[in-house]
Amino acid sequence: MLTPVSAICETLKTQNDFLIVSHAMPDGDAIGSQLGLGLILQSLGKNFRLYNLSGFPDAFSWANPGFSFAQTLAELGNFKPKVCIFTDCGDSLRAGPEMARCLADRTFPLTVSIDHHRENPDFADINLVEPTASAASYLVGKIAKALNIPLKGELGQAVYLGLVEDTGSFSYGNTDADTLAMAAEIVKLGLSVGRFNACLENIWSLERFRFWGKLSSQIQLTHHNSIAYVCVTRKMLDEAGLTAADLSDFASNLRKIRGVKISAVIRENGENRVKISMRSILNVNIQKVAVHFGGGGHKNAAAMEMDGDIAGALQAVLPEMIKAADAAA
Ligand SMILES: [Mn+2]
Repeated sequence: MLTPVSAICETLKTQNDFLIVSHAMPDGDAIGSQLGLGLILQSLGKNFRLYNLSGFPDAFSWANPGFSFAQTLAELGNFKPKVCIFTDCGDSLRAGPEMARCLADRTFPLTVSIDHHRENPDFADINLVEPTASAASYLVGKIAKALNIPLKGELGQAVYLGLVEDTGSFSYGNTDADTLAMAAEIVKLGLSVGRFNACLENIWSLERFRFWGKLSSQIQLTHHNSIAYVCVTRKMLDEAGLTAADLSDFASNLRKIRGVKISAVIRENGENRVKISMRSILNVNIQKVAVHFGGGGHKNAAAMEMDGDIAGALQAVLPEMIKAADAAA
């Protein structure tokens, strides 16, 4: 029987007309794994398109080899994908309603999922789902290696972007020897770590920095100071001229407070809708909290959305966070 990696390699070699999809509001791993797959298919001489409900984030423009990202299938015109590859999507809803509908209707003859979320139900025809993998882009790197495509140039950079994003620059508990070995291989093949980091990190607006200062003054601590959170209204972001992307990683930084086991950013996300991004330390498992509310993620980084306002979300979520914090005590 074929392993998922060899089944995917066979698919990439023998099929054509691919669509590469990742989750909405893409982070560095979603983008890195999408770009990486595109570059693999490009070197195999295949037809492919990229799709993301939220489009391509400006923050990663330096990593884009010139690929355009469709936000709707209609934008693809006459291109009819025969294989749809989902990357970094923990379930069939993460890429947005249009893709969820396509999966339900079996619009694409063949579907592939490359992912590392714990709750992934193997929703595609071919599933390369490894919850112990540090990043989806690590799995993309494995596929490139299995195809004898070296992790250099833009491909190396795309894979590296996912590794850096999901391991907090090789500092979180999911940073394993395999990840570091792949990163070392990419560096050996020419990636400049310093230049890469300047592209990724040296991009904050002054407004964003000031907003983080304001948010820091509003941190709430609860449950014997083991849970830290901030609440962000749409009005706050609008007044600062910022978007949700400017909050990226605030929750990870909140986790740095001594004694904090769980941190969270609770944010108004549209009309009567709230998004909660959580981080935790060591063996405190917040993925279970996210799944409880229909979201998902990883042991130390997870998120969910719910209807209602911030106060209602807090009331629902805090008891579950407390349970998770105490379960690991
Ligand atoms: Mn990921």
